[in-house]
Amino acid sequence: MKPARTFVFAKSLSSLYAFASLRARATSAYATSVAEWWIPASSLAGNTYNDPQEAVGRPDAALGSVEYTGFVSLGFGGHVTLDLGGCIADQPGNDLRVYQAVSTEPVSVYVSQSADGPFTLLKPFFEDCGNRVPGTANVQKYCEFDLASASVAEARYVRVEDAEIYPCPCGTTSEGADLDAVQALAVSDKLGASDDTGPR
Ligand SMILES: [Ca+2]
Ligand SMILES: [Ca+2]
Repeated sequence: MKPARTFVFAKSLSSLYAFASLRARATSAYATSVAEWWIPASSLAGNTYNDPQEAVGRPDAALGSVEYTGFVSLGFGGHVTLDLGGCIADQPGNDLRVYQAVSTEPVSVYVSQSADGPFTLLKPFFEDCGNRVPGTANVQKYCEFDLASASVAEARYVRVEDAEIYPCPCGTTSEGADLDAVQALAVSDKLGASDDTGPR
């Protein structure tokens, strides 16, 4: 009987760790990994900026000697889902800042506590994402979102979806909104303060 009890204990401990991990606070203000992504094949075939990993970490979009660096073009209606590495909670005002490079292409933002969803669409949507980040040679732009806009209390996964819906699909080399980074602007007092608030 002892092995059976050990197994039950181990299973319970595993569940406890899984729950604790899910509710852990975000320790970085920026996305720590890509949970999943989808970009239309025809956009991938034509786009220059195809690496979803470019959306992880601090905003770093820039204009190099030949082409831009630091972002992923989402393609026609495409998206990247990012893991913040822990939960953020709704705070007064905006909670998430999305960095969208070069132009002012709109994005739609969905959030969830689980990588498997369900995801909730935040407001605003289908609005330009183009506030300029000072000192970035007009390359880094941003827009912000409030969890309260959709009555969301906590979130860990952030899905950023192209809302440009370019009228001639798969016809450009940087089609769709150009996602650079996602920043958590605040962390719940209940869950502790962020260690890395980054540029505000
Ligand atoms: Ca808020
Ligand atoms: Ca980036």
